[in-house]
Amino acid sequence: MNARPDSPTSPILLSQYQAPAWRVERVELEFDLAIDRTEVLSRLTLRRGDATSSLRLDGEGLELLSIALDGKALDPSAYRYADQMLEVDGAEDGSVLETRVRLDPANNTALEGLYLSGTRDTGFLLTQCEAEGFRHITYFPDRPDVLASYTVTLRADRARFPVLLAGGNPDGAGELEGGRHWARFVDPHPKPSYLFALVAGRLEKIERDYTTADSRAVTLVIWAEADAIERCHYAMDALERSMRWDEQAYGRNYDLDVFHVVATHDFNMGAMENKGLNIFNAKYLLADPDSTTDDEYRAVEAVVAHEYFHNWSGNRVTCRDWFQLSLKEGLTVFREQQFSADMNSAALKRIEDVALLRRAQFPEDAGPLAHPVRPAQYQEINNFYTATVYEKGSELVRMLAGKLGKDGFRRGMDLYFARNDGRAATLEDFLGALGEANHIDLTPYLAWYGQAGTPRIKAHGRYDANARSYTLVLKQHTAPTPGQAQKSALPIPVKLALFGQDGAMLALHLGDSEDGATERVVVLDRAEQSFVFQHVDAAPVPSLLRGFSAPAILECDYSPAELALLLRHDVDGFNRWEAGQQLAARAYDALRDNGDDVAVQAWCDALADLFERGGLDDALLADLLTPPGEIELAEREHDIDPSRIHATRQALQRRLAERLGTSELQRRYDTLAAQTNRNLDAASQAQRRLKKRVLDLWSLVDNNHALIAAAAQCAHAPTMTDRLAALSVLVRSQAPQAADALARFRQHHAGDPLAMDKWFAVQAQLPGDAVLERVQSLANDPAFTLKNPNRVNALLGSWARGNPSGFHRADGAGYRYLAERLRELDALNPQVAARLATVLNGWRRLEPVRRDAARAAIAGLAEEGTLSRNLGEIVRSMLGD
Ligand code: B3K
Ligand code: ZN
Repeated sequence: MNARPDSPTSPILLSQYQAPAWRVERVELEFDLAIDRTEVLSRLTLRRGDATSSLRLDGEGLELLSIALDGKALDPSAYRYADQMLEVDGAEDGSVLETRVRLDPANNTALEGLYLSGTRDTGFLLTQCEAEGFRHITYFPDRPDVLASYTVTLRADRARFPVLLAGGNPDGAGELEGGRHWARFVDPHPKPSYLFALVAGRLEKIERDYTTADSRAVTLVIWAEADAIERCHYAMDALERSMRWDEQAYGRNYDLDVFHVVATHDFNMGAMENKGLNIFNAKYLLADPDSTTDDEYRAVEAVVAHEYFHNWSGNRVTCRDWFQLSLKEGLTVFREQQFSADMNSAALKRIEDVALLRRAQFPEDAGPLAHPVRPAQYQEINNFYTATVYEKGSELVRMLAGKLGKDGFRRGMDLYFARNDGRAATLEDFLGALGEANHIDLTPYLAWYGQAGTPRIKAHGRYDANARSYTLVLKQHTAPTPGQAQKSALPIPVKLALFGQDGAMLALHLGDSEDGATERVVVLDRAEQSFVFQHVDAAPVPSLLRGFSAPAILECDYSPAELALLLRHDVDGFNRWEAGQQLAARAYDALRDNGDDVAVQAWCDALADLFERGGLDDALLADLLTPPGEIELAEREHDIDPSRIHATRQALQRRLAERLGTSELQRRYDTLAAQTNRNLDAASQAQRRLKKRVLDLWSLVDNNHALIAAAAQCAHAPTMTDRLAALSVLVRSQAPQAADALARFRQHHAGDPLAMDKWFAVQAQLPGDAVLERVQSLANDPAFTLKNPNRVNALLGSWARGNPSGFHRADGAGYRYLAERLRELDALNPQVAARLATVLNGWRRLEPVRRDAARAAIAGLAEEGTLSRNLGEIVRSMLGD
């Protein structure tokens, strides 16, 4: 029932948008819930839109039990179902349509609509409706521009489903005959169907009272299964911090009397912002030091904030259509990034965000699945919850915010929320409000939303000693992407500074501006532009695109010494890291091409200097000591050979470790190990991060001692961060101690699915050809199942996405194995299958042998007659059809 057959139907086009012919004013839903037989009674109060067409409602996989219009049962000739649409004759403005349908949640493996989480005996029921899941629950115009008020009544057996929840405020509950009970919820805020949610089952809760800045008393409740409820306290704190932050930073208050959050282990993505009833993948809600890494703690905080922030950016102001998805997602990622930067280190957060953009979004933008932040067409909207819509979308908001300045952006956001509250808006509405509030025309920035591909900026500096001037020439170019051969120049804000050879920032005299600031933004909005700085006493070193001021690739003809200068002296933590990344990439190129050692030496010397000098934040130092990852390095190459990239990167890290010195690494490790604790403060997290990095480097030059230390750390670590870091070193170096460490880890964490996911993931990281056999045998482990998205991502995702040298075997066995698993997975869960398949996105840029093998595997999938619409669209797009 789950795999929606893939018929390459005509795509849905942004240019064809039409306002709904029918709106729904009121929705009354009554659920009689049971694991494999749930009945849904729906009463829709209809409003005719402008059009005269007959009433058409979306519905998929529903068993229609009865249908009535204005109280009268409909004759079968008065309605028909075709192409997943129910068409009903005779409706008028104000009519009430009543349908009753039956669902089978226990057999819903797609985890879309109403489904069962956990086992039949102990699991609970929940819903996932975004983007188009509501049509799997009842017949409805399932599109985001139909906003209605919802009254939801749930009925179920009290012993089996003691907790009954839906979005909105509680509006009564009581007993029924036969051990059953009921509960009703009324949501006063009109909302689109994708924000509908219910949860029913045996759950425990923690609660907290919260008073909003505008004095509303709210009860915050987090729900989880009994064995997990004690791990929800951190999320509760994060929720409270998020609510306060949104009041202070954006003046946004929560608007219901209750806010429910529920954890499930069975979820297709991270979490979901349903109005008043957020549902979370347990991975982003549960946390304790024994089973959660520091990175995961920060992810929990970020996702809790993200879903909460959607209450305004997404729920109160929603999207007119799914092409506008970035209106809520890009904006909310940006708000979440600002919040995380405020709660933690802003520089580290920026490094993390840009690294993610480069690892996930740049490759997407450079391959056959490239699409604009506002796509022009889709077949399956779930395939467009991408790094482009989310992460690049956030970068676009960041550019606008930077342009308007802190107060100007806030003015613009206030106007955006005020003007669009209760509406389904567009990106034009967003840019319009930001611009109008500041008397600036932002329409040139709309081009960023419609154009796919990452712009490349070429920078070249010329110093004229006689004129004491420095000319910076900037050029931009965006390569063609599928369906977009011609690209226009975009407005690219380039934040810049100039450094003297002594490492000091110079006062800038650009054109006739005499303010002499040391940092400023120039906007490159043509194919080529020159900027002339006056009163420059000696050839400077430019620091460009500071803070990553635009989502572009910068190519500047720096010498290694210039990059080393920025790495040593740039005061902007992000740009210092960035200089180090560029220098590392140069060093990597030199090793790969057997070039001269200048860049390698410069990188190693600068880092050794920082390592020995002290005074740097431990976490920033750890990041500086890490060269770009294998995926980022591959982005710079043609005819990609992932095993060679892995070997060269390892060699580069070995050079660094040698330069730092075995005994120095050991000494630093011992110092850090002596500080081991389980605290979550920034200094303790930073110390663990550096310890991990030092252990990694040490293991490259002193296998024996480092692995003994790693085994001891793994056995005695008081936190998951330390335990997993050590386990990962043991597994990746194929240490003799690895098997024992893995067995102990499993024994310790056997009952915890999230920790067991890490057990699978860490083994999928084994580099090189050997990992395939390990992945295959792990896929046969009784603890593995294709039915759980987290487990699938832990094993197959970590291998295919996170371990390029292990996945891209030259004999193509990795591709064939993935294709086999994708076929199986697609029949169970098309969304997860389609997302996993995108790991093959870069196939065209592989070296010829791997390219052919990858193409054969993808083409083999495409020939299947039974692919879902989700996987079918991805596979066809990857092949370029
Ligand atoms: N809005 C959801 C994502 C829904 C994905 C549907 N395939 C979570 C989020 O971005 O907050
Ligand atoms: Zn979101």
